[in-house]
Amino acid sequence: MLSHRQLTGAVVIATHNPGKLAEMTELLAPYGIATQSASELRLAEPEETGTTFAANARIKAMAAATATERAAFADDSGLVIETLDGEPGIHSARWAGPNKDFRGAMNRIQTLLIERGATTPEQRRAHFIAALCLAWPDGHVEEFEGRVDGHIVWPPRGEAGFGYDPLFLPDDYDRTFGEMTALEKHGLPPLGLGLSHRARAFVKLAQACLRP
Ligand code: ITT
Repeated sequence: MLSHRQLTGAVVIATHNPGKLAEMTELLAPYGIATQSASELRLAEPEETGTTFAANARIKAMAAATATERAAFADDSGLVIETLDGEPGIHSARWAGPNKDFRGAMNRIQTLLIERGATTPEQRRAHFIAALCLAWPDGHVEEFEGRVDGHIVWPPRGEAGFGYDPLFLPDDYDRTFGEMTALEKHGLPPLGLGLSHRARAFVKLAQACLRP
């Protein structure tokens, strides 16, 4: 059996995205790990030069672990749309631009899908991916990935969550992520179903690296 390094005590949450920070903090809460965010610590945002979600998660976690000399936890995630050749994918944050205009990014997705004649759920297949990385200052990393499948709806529905949540209808549900409560979107068993990409990756991380 592979041995995984256990996370104990405290961790730096290496994200500047408040929506992600809230979800990552909630996911860690039951494990009694103290958290501090990259924004609180005024950490610089490293350039995400990787070509995969996993590579970018590792860049962010390692940068925070090195800067703070503490364990750090990063998420790199995005929305992958099959008809758009996988875009926005690792560019999901970039599509919203410096003003984080997700309304504009969602309009762009709809325009491109219509240009390609994608009107049916089957033609609008999409999935969210989350790559999670725990990194320690000595260079050790633990990496996990989660995915949730669904399709892109139009118009966007719901005000909850963040980013592209109002566009994404997970398979077997009739409400988008934007219409779900936090518990429905990313709550873990026994209270939730561990539905989201981030929750699914976190379940793997918790099994490997956390003790209840
Ligand atoms: P950090 O790098 O500081 O963590 P970021 O927002 O730049 O924040 P990413 O580079 O990983 O993060 O970009 C991921 C984008 O994908 C994010 O900004 C959202 O727009 C989108 N995204 C990821 N998870 C999502 C979710 O659960 N719901 C909706 N959109 C999500």
